[in-house]
This record gives sequence, C-alpha cells and structure tokens, in this order.
Amino acid sequence: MYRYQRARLLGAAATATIALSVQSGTVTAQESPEAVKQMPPVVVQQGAKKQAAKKIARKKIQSLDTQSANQDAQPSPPQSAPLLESPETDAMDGVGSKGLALPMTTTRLSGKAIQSQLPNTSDTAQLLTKVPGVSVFTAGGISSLPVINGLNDDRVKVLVNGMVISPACTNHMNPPLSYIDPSQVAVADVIAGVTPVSKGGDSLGGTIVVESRPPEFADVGEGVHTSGSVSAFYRSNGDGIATSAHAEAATRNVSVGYTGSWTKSDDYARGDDGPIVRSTLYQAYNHALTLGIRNGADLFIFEGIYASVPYQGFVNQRMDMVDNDAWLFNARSLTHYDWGTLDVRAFYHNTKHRMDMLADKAGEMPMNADGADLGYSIKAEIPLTTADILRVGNEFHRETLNDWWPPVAGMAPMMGPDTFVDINHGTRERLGTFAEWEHRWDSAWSTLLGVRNDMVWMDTGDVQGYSSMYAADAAAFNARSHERTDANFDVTALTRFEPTMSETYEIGYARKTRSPNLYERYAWSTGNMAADMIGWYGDANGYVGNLDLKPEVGNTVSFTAGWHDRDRRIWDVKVTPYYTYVEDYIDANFLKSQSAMGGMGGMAMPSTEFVTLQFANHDAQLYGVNVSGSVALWESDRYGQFGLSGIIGYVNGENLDTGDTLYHMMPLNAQLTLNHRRGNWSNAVQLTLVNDKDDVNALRHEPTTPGYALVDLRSSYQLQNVRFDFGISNVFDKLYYPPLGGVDWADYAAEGKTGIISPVPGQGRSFNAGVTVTF
Ligand SMILES: [Cu+2]
Repeated sequence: MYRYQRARLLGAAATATIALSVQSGTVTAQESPEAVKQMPPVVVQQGAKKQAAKKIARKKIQSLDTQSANQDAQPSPPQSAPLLESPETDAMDGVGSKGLALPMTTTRLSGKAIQSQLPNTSDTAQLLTKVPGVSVFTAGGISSLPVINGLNDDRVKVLVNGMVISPACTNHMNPPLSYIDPSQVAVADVIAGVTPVSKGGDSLGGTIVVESRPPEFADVGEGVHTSGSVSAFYRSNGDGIATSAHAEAATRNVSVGYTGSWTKSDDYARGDDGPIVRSTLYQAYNHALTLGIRNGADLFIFEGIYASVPYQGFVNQRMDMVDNDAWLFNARSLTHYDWGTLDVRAFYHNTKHRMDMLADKAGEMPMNADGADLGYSIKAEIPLTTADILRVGNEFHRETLNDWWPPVAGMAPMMGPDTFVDINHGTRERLGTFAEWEHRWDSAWSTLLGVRNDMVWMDTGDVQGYSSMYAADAAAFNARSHERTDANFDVTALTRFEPTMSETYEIGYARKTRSPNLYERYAWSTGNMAADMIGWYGDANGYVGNLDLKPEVGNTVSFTAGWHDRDRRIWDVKVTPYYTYVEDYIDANFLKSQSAMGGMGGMAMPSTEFVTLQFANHDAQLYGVNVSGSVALWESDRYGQFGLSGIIGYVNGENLDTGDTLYHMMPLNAQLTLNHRRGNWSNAVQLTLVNDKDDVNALRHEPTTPGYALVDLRSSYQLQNVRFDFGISNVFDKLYYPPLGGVDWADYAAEGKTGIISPVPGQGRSFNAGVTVTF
C-alpha cells in the first residue's frame, strides 16, 4: 500500500518534478526502495510549469533543503492539479504529507504564490501572511516582524539562505527578512509551532526558512546557458516603485548569477480618502551575486549580498532608520556519500545601522549600531534503513554588537556631552547540537524524535551615559558581572498517522528554549528618554534590560488533522489546535510612569499614557487554532477554472502571573480567496476579515482596534515571455487599524504630543501594476 502510494505520487508529480539520483541523474530508479534510500535531497524541479519540458531538461534546482529521502520520494500534491496552480492554493497546499522533518503545520510558498504578491509589497515578511498561524506586526515599510501562533520576532527562528541574522538595532529595525527582497525569494517554508530540532534552536514559535533563487545549470550539449528576467512594479498609494533584475550564465557545472532590486515608496495614505500616514516611507537596494558549482549531484554555492537601506520611516517608533548598510556572505556545500548526505554552511553578516529622526519627527538624536554575525552549520542526514533516517548536526553562531549614541550639541546633560554607550562590545555565542530520528513503522504510522542542546554564552563591557545624570544606573550595571551562560535543552516528538489516502493526523510535542537577546539582558538605563529608545513593540513605551533574565522555555502540544480527496486535487482541509505553556516567558514589569518627564527636547512625554517597563520572566500560556482549506469549485472549457481557498486564525495569550493579556495577540481573523484561471489569465479576489481587538495588554496600554473587512483584487496575464500584473489592494478604501500595528507615534509627535495616541492606520486603496520579462 505504502509503496503503491509513493509510486503513484511520484508518477503524478513526474511531469514537473525530477529528483536526481546519486550517480546518473535519472528519474526511473525511484520506484525501488533502494533508489529512494539513495536519493539525494536535491530536488530538481519544477520551474515554470509554463515552459515545463524545457525547464525540466535544464535541471533547475528548486529546493536545496536537506529533506529526507523519504520526503523527496513523496513530492507535494500532484503538480498537474489545475487549481493548485493558482497563487493562493499554491500557498495553501502545504507540504504536510511528506517526511516528518516537515510537519503538517509546514506551509511552503514558492513560484506563483510569491510572484502573485510582488505587485503588492516589497516587504518579505508580508509574503508570509498567506500562511496559517502567521501574522506580522507593523514596523518599517520593508521590516515587518513575523509572529507565529502568537510568538513574535526573536521567538521565531528565521534562516535566510541558512544565515542567522541578528537585528542590530534597539528597535529591531533590521530583522532578518529585511535583508532579502521578495523578488529574490524562491522558496519560503514556514513551520508553525512544533518544529523538528533539526530546524529549531533558540526559538519558541516556529521556523521560517527562506531560500533565494538556486543556481541553474546548462543542459547537455547546450554550451553556455543564459537566462534572466527584469521586472518593474508601480503602486499608486505612496507612489511606490519596485524593480528587480536577474541574469545568469552557466555551463553544465558552473553557474554565475546576479540578482538586484531597488524599491522606494513615499508615505502611504490611509483609507477613506484620508491623509498620509507619517513616517511610512522607505528606499532600499539589494544586490546579490551567486556562484554555483555542480559535480554530479553535489553542489557548492557561494553568495554575496550587499543590502542598503538609505532611509526607512518607522511610524510607531520614536526613531527612524537613516541608513543601514549590510554585507552578507554565505557558502554551502551539499555532498552525497554512501552513508547519506552532508550539508555544510558558513556565513558572515555585517551591518552598520544608523538611526535618527526623519522630517516628520523633527528632532535630532543620532544612534548607531554595528552588528555582526558569524556562524556555521554541519548537518548530516543518514538513511539507516529504508524506514529510518537519522539526522545529526552541529551549529555555531556568534553575534557581536556595539550600540552607541553620540552626544547632541547643546543638549547636555540630557543628551551630552559624552557618548551614551548602550551596548559595549556585546557578544552572544551559541553552540547547538542535535540528533533526530525519523522512523516509518508501517504504511500508516511514522514518528520523529529529536533532542537538542544549545549552549549560549553572553557578555558585554562596561557602559556610560551622556552625562552624570546617568551615572547611578551605569555604576550599578558596571558593578555587576555581565557574563551569562545558558544550557538549553529542547525535545521534539511527532507522530503521524495516515490511515487512508484521504486523511492524515499528526500530534506533536516540543520543548523549545530561547535565551534573551542582548538588549533584553543588557539595556541598562532607567532614564525615561534612554529607555524609550529600547523596544521593538511599536508601543512607544520605554524598556530596561534585566541582567537576571532567564531563558524562556515553551512547551507546546499541537494536533493537526488533515482531510483531502485521494489525489489532493479537489479539496483539502487542515485544522491545528495548539497549546503552549511558557515558563519564564520574557514579558515586562512596570517600573514607572513617564508623566514626570515633560518638555525635554523632542523626546519627552507630557502624557501619562507611556510607561517605563523592565523585561521580566513570567509564566504564560498561549492557545489557539489554525484552519486552512481549499476547494476546486467549477471548471469549464469556456469559463476556465474556479477555486476557493481560505485560512482562519485564532490565538489567545495570557500572562499567568498577572492575568494580563499578552501583548500583540492577533484577534480572530480569516482570509478567503476566490481564484479564477483561464488560459494565460489568472485572477483572484481576496477577502480579509479581522475581528475587533478588545482583549489588550493593560501593562503597555495597548490600543483596542475595531474589526474590519478588506477586499483585494489581483489579475495577471502571461503573454509568451512577458507577464503583466494588475491589482487593487483595499478596493473600497477602507480606513482600518491593523491590530498589531502599534501606536502612531509619528502623528502624535508631529501634532504636539497631546490627546490620546491613535493606533497606526493601515494602507488605503492602491492600484498596483507591473510587468515581468523573462529571457
Ligand atoms: Cu534602529
């Protein structure tokens, strides 16, 4: 039964997917278990279904992740299914039926699911809002922070081409996904909740694995293969422009590629024909060079990226990004042996981050951060038998950070005469080691069991303030030892049960641990102005670090039930309820109200709305449910194909010590998309529904937001090698407030800091259009 099923799935997918066998690169051997065992994790795929045959010959390597042989043997739902080609269902199809290294809670975005979003956004995190369980909280225009099942930002592990990228900013203005343009993303896998230890470590909520376009190689007898594409998009709201280009030249074994992007937007306008939302402008460049070398099925990739953000407004922060210059280098070698595959990666990242205030905030306060990341990972996947896979790995990550604020002339003693040293050569090193065993018991049952240790070492030097005003806090901080060591242990256990070809169930447990970041432990000043600079919450409150913070430990139990037609062509539904108990959740305690501060420079708060908080451990619980599904509705030669897909998310979080609602919990929300496709036309109508948010975090004075419904339209037409995109987002120009948008500090500051601060309004209507030429 099992073998039959696998062969059948392979057959169905063979039109679009080929897996290279170790020596020969042929498809045929896959039907025997031995061949499956040998099969390397390089899935040669898939390319544009438009140019299917040619592309297949070209052996485009689509997924470079070290998935299990088992998983490669069971490619995603049949690629030939017509309605699964539509952008939304592509996002919906998940990869849940494959090996347990990708649990059922995994959603894979690739190809059209990404392409269809390019007209709408230059923010890579926004792409992920199609994924069940994922929401984003508002930051800069290209720097949203992802949340998975209510666990946000650093609690989500994000790997960009295998790199761990630490935000080098007191406001986390430069999160990992801000270093890659959406147009450069080839595949994004999101694992929500229970995550295999081979993909976890130092995180609680889940893992986002983003891979950029893999190298392409020439076909036999083709000589030098060249390819490329150019695209440009315009968005009427904010006068946004996004361009990208790709060019590649390759022989059979060597490939050199360039990918670049440039994007820019002015402040966007809110809905209801309202005024602009201040401090939402941005501009960004990204250039990436890739070298790929292939030797049989083995692959070596080297990539260098230069990412520059000349400016980016932050509507819900007191500061803006006025320059962010980053270099990123990563190398990967993927080799196949008799015993299995070895995946080795190494990376280096360096960011020079500069903050100050753009025009709206009318003030001056330079803040600088220089951050670097350095690391490697070595992962081996060993198929022990046809039913057993062992994965072992070791990885290291070292973050260094300097964060200092130069004095402002004439502003002593508040902001001078000395340099404020926030983090003085902070270091955070993590050494992770894991072992994971996946076993298939019979055609229905399989299990995954993994254990993991992460050692985390942190330290930082002594600090000083702008003046003697800050001396007491600095002295207290300097008097203590800053060295901290955490020994973290994670466990993941997953069981999958596939009793029939139309149902799959999975139950998982994970204990996951995250150590505090450098700011959570080492931000030291209790002065309101200095504390107000710390925090990535968009709440305009001040935060003070805590040397006594412990790592937070999440215990998650989740269950997924998936039902679908036998071929996964017509319909599927997936439901995942989950519960997480977090021991020592890093929340905050009230330190003081800021009402006493009035009148200092551009920074002060005349209002009692804002508070200074200190990071603190509390016990917390989160629970919720994610639902996703799709159905092929109707098909006719004359009118084309119609399909419907949707996701629903609900999460609830509570601080068990105080009874307060956790900050930034997304209210009940749903997305419903009607897809249509006829020949080269594809169209979509998307309805987004978000409930009132009245369950808010009292400690941070989190604003309530009313419920809303938004309608988006998308349309594309493929004319040979030219693709045209059209779309209208927020068709009815609805004025709305994203529940995780934070407070509109930019407006509040510009209007004289009086009255009640408003939540940040979302984008009003935008007409989006673009063209992509491939050659
Ligand atoms: Cu910053």
